[in-house]
Amino acid sequence: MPVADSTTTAQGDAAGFSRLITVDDPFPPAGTVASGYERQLCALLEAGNILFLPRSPIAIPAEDKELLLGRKQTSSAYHKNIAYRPAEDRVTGLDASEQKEALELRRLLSDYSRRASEFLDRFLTPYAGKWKLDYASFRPIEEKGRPARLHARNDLLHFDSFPTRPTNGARILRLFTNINPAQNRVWVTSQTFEAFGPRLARSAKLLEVGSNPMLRVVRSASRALRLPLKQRPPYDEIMHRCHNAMKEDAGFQANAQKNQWEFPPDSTWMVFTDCVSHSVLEGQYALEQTFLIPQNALVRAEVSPLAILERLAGNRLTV
Ligand SMILES: O=C(O)CCC(=O)C(=O)O
Ligand SMILES: [Fe+2]
Repeated sequence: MPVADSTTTAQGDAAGFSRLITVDDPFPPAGTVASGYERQLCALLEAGNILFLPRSPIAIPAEDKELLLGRKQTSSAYHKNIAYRPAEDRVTGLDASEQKEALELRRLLSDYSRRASEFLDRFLTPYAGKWKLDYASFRPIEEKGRPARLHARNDLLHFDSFPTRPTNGARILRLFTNINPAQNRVWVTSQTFEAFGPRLARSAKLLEVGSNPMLRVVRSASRALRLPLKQRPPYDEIMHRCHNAMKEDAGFQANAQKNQWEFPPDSTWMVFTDCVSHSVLEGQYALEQTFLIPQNALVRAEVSPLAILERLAGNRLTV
């Protein structure tokens, strides 16, 4: 079924659920796509669909891949999940004894980060120059059976919300690349935030955060005094509570209607993970770059989690 254009196909048809939109050629020859093609791609993403690129547009040199797959080194540094902070050009997640590997991983991740950014600017032109570069990551641990605290488990359906990096309404766009030479990365998705978020927010009484008069007083006082905010903006507080409430709800996790997606070796996929309920079931070795897309860059701001929650709450949820 053509979705944005004849160069794309969609799978998964139930209303309110994320669909997988396959984009075979991210840069189709001039004249083969209608005008507004890039805006349509952004609209599909913002509505909670997955853009899947079977041939990753982000080249990773064979040498670098060998390092990342752990074939050219024995150091345990390459077997840990690593975050890369582009703004500081720094990796986190390694010990003091792993400084040599830290330098190497910093170079590998900064290359991926730069290539992902260049691709985003060319592919989703409505966002070009407006996004903010968040962290990148390397995920070398097999996801199947990976032990983690309940709220940190990624094999449970959730909408993303970063506990220590509030976005204040900006949206979380993530680009993943499966660099495993043989194994698919397997995801499950369910209803989108538009379909499921309002019910979740009401049933868990999450909106009370936004209307709490005490919070508003604290917010305006700290704005006036230019103090750093101790607590998250109401938007992030609600999203964070949604994230936790979903993971805590064993009934929902077991019974929700789901779709399973397989991302093969050397594919890339892009998702607004704040509105696509998602979990990863298996897979090892992925690279990921997160972008924050501000409200004023969105092509369909009205379906953003912020707009949905503000309509429900009846007041502003950002500071
Ligand atoms: O690693 C993945 O494939 C996705 C994990 C996830 O849900 C996350 O990092 O928020
Ligand atoms: Fe996630």
